[in-house]
Amino acid sequence: MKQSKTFPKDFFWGGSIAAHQCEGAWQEGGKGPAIMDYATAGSYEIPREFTYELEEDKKYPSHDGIDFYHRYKEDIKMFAEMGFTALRISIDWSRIYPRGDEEQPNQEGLNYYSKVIDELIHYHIEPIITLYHFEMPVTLVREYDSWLNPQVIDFYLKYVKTVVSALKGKVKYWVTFNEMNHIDPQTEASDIFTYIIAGIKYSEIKGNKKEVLARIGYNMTLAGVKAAKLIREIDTHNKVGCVFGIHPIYPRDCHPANIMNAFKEMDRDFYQIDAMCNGEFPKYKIEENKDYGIDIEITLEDKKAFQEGKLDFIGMNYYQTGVAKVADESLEDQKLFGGVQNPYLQQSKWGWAIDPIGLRYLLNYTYRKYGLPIMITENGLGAVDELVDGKIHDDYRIDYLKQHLSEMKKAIVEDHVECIGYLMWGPIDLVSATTGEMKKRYGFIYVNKYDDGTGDLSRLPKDSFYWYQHVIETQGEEL
Ligand code: BGP
Repeated sequence: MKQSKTFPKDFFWGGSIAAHQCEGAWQEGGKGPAIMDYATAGSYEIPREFTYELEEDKKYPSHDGIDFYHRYKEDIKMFAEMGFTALRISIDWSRIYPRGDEEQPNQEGLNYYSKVIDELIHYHIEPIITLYHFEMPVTLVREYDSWLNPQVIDFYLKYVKTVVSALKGKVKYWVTFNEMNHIDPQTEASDIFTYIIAGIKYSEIKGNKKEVLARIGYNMTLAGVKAAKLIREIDTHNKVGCVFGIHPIYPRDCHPANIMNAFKEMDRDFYQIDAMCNGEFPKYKIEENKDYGIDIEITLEDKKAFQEGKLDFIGMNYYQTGVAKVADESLEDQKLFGGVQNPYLQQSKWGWAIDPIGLRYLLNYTYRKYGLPIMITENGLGAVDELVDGKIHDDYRIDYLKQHLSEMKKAIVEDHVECIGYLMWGPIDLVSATTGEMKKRYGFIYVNKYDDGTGDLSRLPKDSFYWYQHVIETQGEEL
């Protein structure tokens, strides 16, 4: 069979954004408070805080975001101008069920997303909808114990049913969760990841921390497979994916013990993908949990759910690779994502290793493991942009994206990986998830908003805007 030498015709070209990082309007349209509405602005040096009450002297960037809530038409028009064929947005659960436990949904929230999606369809942009991108109603954490409580799975499924039914016929591609894999029982977690995923601070977990993480991980995985079945039942045309944030781990050197360390560190990120693709919760994880005195009961009903809820595609968020820790290394010098810096790679200003070949490696690794279509659901460079004479000359961003796209192309054309789309993260500048800053910019579109609260929110295409437009126009022939 003749192989296509370039990207498939129906390849999705576009970007990804998330509600809590762009919408703002946190008290409009009947929205309830969500976990990220209590996350303060931080920076590379100063971690975000997660406060119980809102504190007057602190900034909470999700409250205003970049005002996508009111400006979505203008923003989508600009995405269309670049030629986007897909946009991944998330639905904020707290706009649909403000507390999470109501009988009836908030119709205003449903209407809002329906309008946004109509706008995308108007420009022939395929909506790819994430149902959970760190946007849990805070009540479900404070009154129900978050994902530790199986009742929350039922609330989630009810929310999923409401949204998928309301948008039936308009949306085909659904993502059940974003990056739940950052909670792993075997890893010393940081507050940021347990908080953004489950609204719980790691440092405040009482008792057996491993057990708490294992139970959250299990319940979210179970919710994911149950949701997959439900979404396909509502419309058999629906395609269900789950998005994982994976950074491949390289060994420190060729010492066999370091090879093993690297394997173990990387493998931890895959148990949920195994569970969602292989039709059963992995036995190795059940046994590993037992080694730590954690006995999670997998009922017959759960087993059935794993069999029936397999994914149709895998979403991959890729930013960087890491180097495995050696066993005796102290945790103190570990960066946000662990490991040491790779001497062969440059780092972004936020210390993330820039590794285009890592993307090709990850695509190959994942495709050979599961044989499912893969969508790159996030990839991009967080950088400081400077306005010079009213323009942003972001060659560094173009260079980053060009190199990553070129490696992705090799994975598709030379390695025959079925990669169905490339969604660049943050096609418009938005609030950083890990630091809460505006300064860490990803966009093709500059947003006039600054961390001190100033800025008129106006939008401006950067040089990369025109570069990506050309990439899409030439179907990736000219990068
Ligand atoms: C991913 C998240 C996104 C996004 C991205 C970049 O993990 O899914 O929400 O924010 O990382 O991270 P940051 O915004 O911290 O630079």
